[in-house]
Amino acid sequence: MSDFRSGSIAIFGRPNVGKSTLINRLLGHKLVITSPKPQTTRHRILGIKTTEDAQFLYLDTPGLVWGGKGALAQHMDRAAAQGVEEADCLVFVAACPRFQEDDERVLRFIGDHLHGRPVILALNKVDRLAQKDALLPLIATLAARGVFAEIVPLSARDGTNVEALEGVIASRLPVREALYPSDQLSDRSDRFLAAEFVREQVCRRFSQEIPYVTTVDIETFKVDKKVIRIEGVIYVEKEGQKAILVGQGGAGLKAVGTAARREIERHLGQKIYLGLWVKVRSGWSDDLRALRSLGYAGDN
Ligand SMILES: Nc1nc2c(ncn2[C@@H]2O[C@H](COP(=O)(O)OP(=O)(O)OP(=O)(O)O)[C@@H](O)[C@H]2O)c(=O)[nH]1
Ligand SMILES: [Mg+2]
Repeated sequence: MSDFRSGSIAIFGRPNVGKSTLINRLLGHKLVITSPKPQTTRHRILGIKTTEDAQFLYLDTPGLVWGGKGALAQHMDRAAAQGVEEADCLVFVAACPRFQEDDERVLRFIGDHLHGRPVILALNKVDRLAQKDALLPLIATLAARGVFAEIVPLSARDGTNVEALEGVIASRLPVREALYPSDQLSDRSDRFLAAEFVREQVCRRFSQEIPYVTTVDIETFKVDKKVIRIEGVIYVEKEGQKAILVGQGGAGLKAVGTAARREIERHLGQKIYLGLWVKVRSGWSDDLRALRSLGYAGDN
């Protein structure tokens, strides 16, 4: 009998602890977007890794805030909670050097969704510690609480101990056949990922409120004389935000477009044409109909 293992793994935690960076590191390639701004991830996104012995179905989830205002914030909390609800294995990510009140809140809020499944704690960003032993008292305190099945200190950024985490996860996946074809990498379309790569550049390049009031809709995605032609709209909420994004002489939008094009070409492995426009759609983030039409479906 085969002892192949396969199952879903929800990666969850508060915003900005490095969940998406960790998923990319576990997958061995970049699939999901990352940035220094909290609340970068807005959807539940499946990243699939198939090895000889196992199929890992990693679920990236939005950072849990709970109680955030507006339809978008509620969508994000729901997407994360549902990821936790449906997964075979749970990885709770926190960032060194402290386990904060916001981490405790995530644990409290998610408590109702655990249904007795063990939680693996990934203590990320150990590269920030000059002295690795400085972590031992924290690990001892957290272990003593009896909440976590395993505690794995690691660095998603430089890869330290990420393989160890994968080993711990593999040992906890159910023995069963692969659920997806071995060459499938995600449940998301290239069109969806293209919109994400554009939004990633907005998150990385603009400060303050701009990333939070921005969404991207890809209107055209077609093969046109061997080049993939992608056209999209970056929506913001107000005219002033549009002016900031477009920048002096269009420099802001151009920088976003150039960097996003490179990322999409890397992902697709071929040249593309990318056309981007900025439009104002007042109040889109708190309007359920607008959210749906912009790709924020009810459950993800
Ligand atoms: N020093 C260090 N920084 C890291 C590490 N992992 C992630 N980061 C940084 O932390 C920031 C947030 O990373 P993300 O992966 O986007 O975090 P996230 O938890 O997915 O954030 P949300 O999607 O907003 O909830 C980025 O600036 C990353 O480069 C790490 O191991 N070490
Ligand atoms: Mg993320």
